[in-house]
Amino acid sequence: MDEYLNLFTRVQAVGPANHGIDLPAGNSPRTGEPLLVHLFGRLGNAQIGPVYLGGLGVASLILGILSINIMGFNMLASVDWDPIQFVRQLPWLALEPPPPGYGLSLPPMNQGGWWMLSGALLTASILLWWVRTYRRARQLGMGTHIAWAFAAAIWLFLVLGFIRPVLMGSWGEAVPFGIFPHLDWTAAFSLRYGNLFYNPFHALSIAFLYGSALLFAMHGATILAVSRYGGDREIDQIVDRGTASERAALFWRWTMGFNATMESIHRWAWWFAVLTPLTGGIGILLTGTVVDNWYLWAVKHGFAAIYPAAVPPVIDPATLVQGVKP
Ligand code: 07D
Repeated sequence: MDEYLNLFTRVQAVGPANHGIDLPAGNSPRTGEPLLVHLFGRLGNAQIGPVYLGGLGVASLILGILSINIMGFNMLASVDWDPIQFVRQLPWLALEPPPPGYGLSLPPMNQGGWWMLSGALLTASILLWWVRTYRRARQLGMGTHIAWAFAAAIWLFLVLGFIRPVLMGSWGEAVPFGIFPHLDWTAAFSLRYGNLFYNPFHALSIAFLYGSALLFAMHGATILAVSRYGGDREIDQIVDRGTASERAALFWRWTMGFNATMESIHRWAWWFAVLTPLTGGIGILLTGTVVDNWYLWAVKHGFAAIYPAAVPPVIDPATLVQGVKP
């Protein structure tokens, strides 16, 4: 049987560039002359552009660039405007939210005011980008699944930087901007609230995160494995016997007794990905508001042991004489 010549061939078709379908009235023209780049073609589609910017896209980019500039200049100021130190220390530099004393009031600019302005601009930029993903999908006659998946991530972003700080009564609860500083915040948050591993929503979020990776690997591998039979034409193949689709389904039914369908596997993947930040956001929202110490909460609910019951009490080595308790 001739193998189906599919997307995974090493031959790149070079022809007149595709500008995309005509858009309904009220849309902006697309920007940029299409360009074919061979190296990009090895990773994805060789055609770069045209891009649709539109009012929302431009507004979102301007606000996002402003926000990141505020972060950058504050970090530069923190190393005395020395560009070399800025580059050397960049991973450690931060733009911090206001200290706790300011509560939810407006602090001076160098006491977290810049953090608030930068955060507000970043939030506006992200929300405008969300509207853009919704509108572009609608204008192309698509469903809005991508926009709603993005909304799930924005939910966690808003919980961390806005909703939880408001409930806790202080902007100081929010996450700083900066590479290591935001990681330090994450570790400190976990320690402050008694180890986030005992937060069941953190556990759920991890299960969905790992589950997403597993499902993505299973699906990607399955489709690549049947691409020689045209597996990348997934949907046309659903009802046909003897196709790549049927082989893919049979593989899983034979190896684990159960198989997803071409439709359901994408719903599984969507839900697993979306539930990662959705459950995560619930877990963060409950922390410090409803539960103050997840370890003690887990002890109370019977799924964590009290330390001395699991390990002998630790003896301060300084009190020992030649390694033995006097
Ligand atoms: C962060 C939000 C959406 C993002 C958006 C993007 C831009 C870019 C650009 C500024 C990802 C906006 C930004 C457009 C702007 C510029 C230049 C989505 C985000 C819209 N954890 N943990 C999770 C694991 C531990 C802690 C989730 C594993 C420790 C805290 C996930 C482990 C401690 C929080 C997860 C582990 C701890 C989390 C994130 C292992 C201390 C959260 C899901 C094996 C380190 C977050 C409920 C996600 C959460 C979170 C995994 C350990 C702390 C499942 C695997 C015990 C404080 N952890 N974690 O999709 O939701 O993030 O918790 O050890 O807040 Mg955890």
